[in-house]
Amino acid sequence: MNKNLRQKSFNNIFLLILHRFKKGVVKLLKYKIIIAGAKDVGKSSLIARFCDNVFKEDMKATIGVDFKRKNITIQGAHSDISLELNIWDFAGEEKYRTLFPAYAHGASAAFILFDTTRRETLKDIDNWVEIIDKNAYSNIVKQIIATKIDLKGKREVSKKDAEIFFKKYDWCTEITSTSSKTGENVENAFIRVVKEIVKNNLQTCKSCDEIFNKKLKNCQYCGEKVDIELSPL
Ligand SMILES: Nc1nc2c(ncn2[C@@H]2O[C@H](COP(=O)(O)OP(=O)(O)O)[C@@H](O)[C@H]2O)c(=O)[nH]1
Ligand SMILES: [Mg+2]
Repeated sequence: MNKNLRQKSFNNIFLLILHRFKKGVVKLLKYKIIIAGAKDVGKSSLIARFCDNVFKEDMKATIGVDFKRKNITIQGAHSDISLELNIWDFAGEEKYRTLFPAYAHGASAAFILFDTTRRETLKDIDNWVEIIDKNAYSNIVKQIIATKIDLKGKREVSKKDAEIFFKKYDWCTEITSTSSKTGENVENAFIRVVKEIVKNNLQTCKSCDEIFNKKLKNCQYCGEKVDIELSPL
């Protein structure tokens, strides 16, 4: 074996050992999630419930854009994955709408909210979706959220009405109904979306079990070539 070759195989063995030691270390990956919807549909309340487990009846109106960060760990097939969610809260008011295309840039997921107690909040949804599709990543995960389901007596949009309205979107396989007041379904909604983000963006190396970016053609840990079979996460 010539010197170069020996050095190379030594390096490979070293990397493999290093890699085994690293197993079990939780990786931190960052994703941008945006929240869209008309003023007062409950965007800031949804974020406050998810990030801080609080609810305020007198939530202050968002000015322009706001921002929250939340780390969550999900179980992959082989190791846990830690994700940093950067959740962007947008003021739904008309005067801020021109900011929305820039706000959607680089988003991995979008929650699109309507208020079940105000039918008119469905009106702008087509517009939100169009702007998101034009400005975010093409594989963006979109999730429709029906908010304020605790206000049963005031409900103006039934589950059936919503299903009919959203049938036009082939990506809308499920409408998640939430209450930020009681907390119902809030965490489930985020978990569902995060699982989709992971499925869209990450893959597991068949050789070393590490999880890494789906865009890469070789595993960034052991160098194994990817043959496009994804393990279920
Ligand atoms: N009962 C009830 N009220 C809610 C819920 N979510 C938000 N609200 C109220 O609706 C109002 C507007 O909420 P906010 O989160 O500021 O809406 P945003 O403009 O979309 O950010 C506030 O008074 C909230 O307390 C909910 O799930 N149930
Ligand atoms: Mg707000």
